[in-house]
Amino acid sequence: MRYSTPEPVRHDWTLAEVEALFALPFMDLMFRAQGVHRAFHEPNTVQLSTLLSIKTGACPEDCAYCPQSVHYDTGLERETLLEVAEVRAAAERARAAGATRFCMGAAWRQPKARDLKVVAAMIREVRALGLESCATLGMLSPAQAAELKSAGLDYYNHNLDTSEEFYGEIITTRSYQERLDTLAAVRTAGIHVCCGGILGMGESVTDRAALLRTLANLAEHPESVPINRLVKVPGTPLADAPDVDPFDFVRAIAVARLLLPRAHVRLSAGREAMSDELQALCLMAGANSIFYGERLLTTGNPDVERDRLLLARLKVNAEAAPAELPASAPGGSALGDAGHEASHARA
Ligand code: SAM
Ligand code: DTB
Ligand code: SF4
Repeated sequence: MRYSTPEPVRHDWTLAEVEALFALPFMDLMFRAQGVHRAFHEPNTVQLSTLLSIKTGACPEDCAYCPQSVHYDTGLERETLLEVAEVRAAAERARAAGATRFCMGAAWRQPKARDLKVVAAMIREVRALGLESCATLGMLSPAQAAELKSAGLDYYNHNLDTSEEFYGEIITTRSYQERLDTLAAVRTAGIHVCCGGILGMGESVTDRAALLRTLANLAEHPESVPINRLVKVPGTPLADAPDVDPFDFVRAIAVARLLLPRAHVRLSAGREAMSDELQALCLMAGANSIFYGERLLTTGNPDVERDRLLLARLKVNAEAAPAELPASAPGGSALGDAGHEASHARA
């Protein structure tokens, strides 16, 4: 059941206002977040996205949280770019398990021209299966974003990760402004923006407020906002970072819901180590999307059976795939008519 709300969609939040939301009594914050959630979304529905690492490890960037950075010895096995057929097979499995979006991640600073052509072929295959496509490939130029759009890309994930002030403690090889430039290129190309961050890197509540404020004050809100809890990977500089208080994590989800009413807020990395009860609190706070499937990119995620059981116990439904995916540019579907039949079959 949906309720109306007096809270408008805003793009002019001050830092003090966002910090004041974080400082609310927990129950008051949850009540407000639920009001907004029910005004803008089906409250008992969660969107399911499946991730696949299409190129793993040996990334030149130095993101302090990341097992794939070449700067840290995490024992990760490198893999070159997967074959298109392997990606299609993984997407078929994700669809059979109930996912509606398939997200392909590559450990690149920025894709090379020849790699982008292969990713474009992967996107066509994913969409021909009737799945929404998402990619996260590092920085993009405006021309690269346009190329992905014409292959039919629905979403591009590129996270700000934290506040501009704390960012320099986490990444030195790419600037905050470069991230904002990539987000602008994605938006201009007409691709949906997926942008969020990570909690548990030693940031303050002010940093969390500043990150969410930056997202909320963009001219257009991201359609998808992943909130990750740091997965502490041995060998990375953040392997021993202090845990986030679980209630503070839920607060961040609730504030994201209040600031970004229309967005799908995704309870992202870190679920494997969360209790069912904590995950339920995150959904109550306004999260309405999860990564679904045994793996994130290189680390674990709850298995499909555990997630199905949790959703069934809560009587939460999986969001249906869009009845029809928006058309991609001419020649966009790898399978031509067969691809369209596949998407109709799911409608
Ligand atoms: N290389 C591309 C990039 O950074 O844009 C795409 C892949 S990268 C792994 C995507 C996002 O995953 C990062 O921006 C970060 O927010 C998240 N991430 C990476 N490692 C993580 C970890 N250990 N715990 C939580 N989130 C993580
Ligand atoms: C996002 O915000 N989280 C996902 C996705 N976007 C690409 C990635 C999480 C990665 C966790 C560490 C790993 O599995 O390598
Ligand atoms: Fe590379 Fe992305 Fe990992 Fe940073 S988060 S090291 S850019 S794969």
